[in-house]
Amino acid sequence: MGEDAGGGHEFVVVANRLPVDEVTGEDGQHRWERSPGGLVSALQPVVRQRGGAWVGWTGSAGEAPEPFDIDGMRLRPVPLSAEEVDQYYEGQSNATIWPLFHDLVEQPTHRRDWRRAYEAVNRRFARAAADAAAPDATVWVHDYQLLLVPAMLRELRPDVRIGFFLHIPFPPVELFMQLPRRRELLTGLLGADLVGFQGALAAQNFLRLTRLLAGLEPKDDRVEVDGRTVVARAFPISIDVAEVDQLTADPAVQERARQLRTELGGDRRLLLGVDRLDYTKGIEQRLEAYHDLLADGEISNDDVVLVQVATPSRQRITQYQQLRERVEREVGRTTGEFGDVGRAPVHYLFQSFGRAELVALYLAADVMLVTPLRDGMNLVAKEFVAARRDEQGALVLSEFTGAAAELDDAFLVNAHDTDDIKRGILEALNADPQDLAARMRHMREQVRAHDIDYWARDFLGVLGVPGAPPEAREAA
Ligand code: ADQ
Repeated sequence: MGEDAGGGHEFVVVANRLPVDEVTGEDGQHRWERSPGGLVSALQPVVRQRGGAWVGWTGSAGEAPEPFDIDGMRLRPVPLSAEEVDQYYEGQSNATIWPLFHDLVEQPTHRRDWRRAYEAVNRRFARAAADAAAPDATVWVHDYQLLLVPAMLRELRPDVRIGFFLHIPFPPVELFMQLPRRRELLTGLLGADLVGFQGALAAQNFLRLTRLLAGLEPKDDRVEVDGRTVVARAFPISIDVAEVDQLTADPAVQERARQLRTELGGDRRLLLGVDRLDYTKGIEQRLEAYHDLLADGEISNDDVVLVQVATPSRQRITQYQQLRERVEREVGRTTGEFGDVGRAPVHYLFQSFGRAELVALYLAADVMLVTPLRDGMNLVAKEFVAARRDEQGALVLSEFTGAAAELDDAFLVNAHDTDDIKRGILEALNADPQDLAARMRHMREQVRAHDIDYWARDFLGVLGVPGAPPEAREAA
């Protein structure tokens, strides 16, 4: 289905990971399940309607399985050896590019063998995409693991239309210039026809870089390269609002939210953090602010409780192991100093949760704390807002998230400044309920009118893929 005579696909998504997880059934058999998450649910209909393919890695090292179909998508696995997982994925992607693109929150490591592996793996992805694409097809490449793919693919297949979307921030020119082989990375991106970013600042950083590093002459949102035009623009990503709506309407989820509140101490106000355990997320600064508020007597263990959910992430990378230790020490310190028997000031959950449990937590919370030091967008902030159909609850949000540009009715804070986080938390706790409801209403209108489908259609519309042009939907 969906393949033309040459065996190619009209629409191809290329991402580090395939949109599936391998699960083992009760019978001990392995099978593939579609991964949860907004990006996959937004792209799946686009891929399916166009008889498209998805090129990516399964998540396990070693030989790749043969291409297979799931939910109307053709999946084409790209193999990675164990060494490549170390060097391309955990090394160059997550220990070089990730920290550098997040404003050097941690020191990046620069290694020649990682760069070589990154290039080799990017070439493999580009070849797989070239094999999958029909003549004049559209290929949509995703994220920082695959920065070289657009140019490599263009060389192999000058006929295809190439879009690229970066899910993380794009750094200021001074930082980008620190990268060894920086010119190749920029040239890699310039292979695309459309380069999408989470925010306007990122797009400007990129265009400025084309002038300083490649001597090009960007104008407005575009730049001419080798007689082609490359457009660079912001497309703020969003969430699957319909999925959150469905969960918040579920009586079982609502009952779970009530139960969580009771278990956490009835009338105590609930502060909530939900993050991947990542040093960009500002979890330590948030815990420190909470500790200091208790120490100053501004809040008391009788009146408030903090639930911090931290999803295990990139656990083989040293900086993530060290972060985990520091976070656990801070949780221990606060519990030791301010806890009572049977009444802890912080509940720290180093676990991954299902969507229903997450939404129950959002519903139960009084104050949601989203305080990254730098974040491309931050979907947790948008999920919280989407969940609050009761128009209650306050959002404390870091200015350094992409989401802050759209959710400026949140209590915005400088997440690098513990005092400012404290101020934001206190303002949120003491806000007038009517003020909170007005803020939440505005934020909900914003998120509902710009959901993940809007984002995908907007990007594909600008890339010139035929289909309905996006229209901001009416807020429900
Ligand atoms: P992330 O850095 O992973 O994404 P974020 O945007 O917050 O950050 O998305 C995290 C997702 O994981 C959310 O959907 C959240 O619900 C889920 N999640 C978090 N903790 C969980 C838990 N304990 N159990 C289950 N699910 C959990 C990257 C960029 C972001 C950008 C997104 C999308 O770093 O800036 O917003 O991609 O482009």
